Amino acid sequence: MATLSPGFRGRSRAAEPNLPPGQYVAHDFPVLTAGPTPRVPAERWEFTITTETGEKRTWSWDELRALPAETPTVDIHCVTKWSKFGTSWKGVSLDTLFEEVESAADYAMAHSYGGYTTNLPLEDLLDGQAWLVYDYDGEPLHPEHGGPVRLLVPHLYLWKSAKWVRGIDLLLEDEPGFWEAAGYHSYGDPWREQRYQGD
Ligand SMILES: Nc1nc2c(c(=O)[nH]1)N[C@H]1C(S)=C(S)[C@@H](COP(=O)(O)O)O[C@H]1N2
Ligand SMILES: [Mo]
Repeated sequence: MATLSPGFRGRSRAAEPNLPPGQYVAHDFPVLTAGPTPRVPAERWEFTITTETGEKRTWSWDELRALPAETPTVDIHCVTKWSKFGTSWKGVSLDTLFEEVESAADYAMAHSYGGYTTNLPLEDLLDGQAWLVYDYDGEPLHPEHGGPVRLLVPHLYLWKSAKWVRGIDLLLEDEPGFWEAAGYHSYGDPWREQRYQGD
């Protein structure tokens, strides 16, 4: 009977130190959308942060594009178990947008054109951890992947990275978004395999 030497499994794990538990490496870029793809022309896209007191700050496409851009290259992890290494994006750090916002809130709800929502702690959107991105791999972000603009929060499972993002509401109390209300984990850390409630 053939047996694997203990070293074989050890080596294959060590070869992918950036792969969270239970994930496999995808080389294509799957599209995962609940429902139809909203078509949002860039000239009509806008993004609004609404604070817990109801104050609003809105950016148009041109205003977003005029802000300093960053080009993060990050690994992304979908709860359906594919991970993609080294994805390259261009967009604006949420730190830049939140510089203009006063809030005492701890929670955020991202809203998309089409009605999708997802909740995150506000601190996970700050300190260089999240962007509004409009280019992928040197090209304008394709509508199927969330163009003209999506949220990118690569340290959490990719359902937190709302496509066609239109705004963020700041909240004093956490609330579940679309998938979280359907049983997905409220935080979604891929390294702790927080796929579903109770993980
Ligand atoms: N607006 C919106 N954003 C969304 C989704 C969605 O259905 N609608 N799906 C989420 C899920 S479950 C995943 S895995 C990623 C998929 O992004 P991709 O289609 O670019 O791979 O988008 C996330 N953002
Ligand atoms: Mo997903």
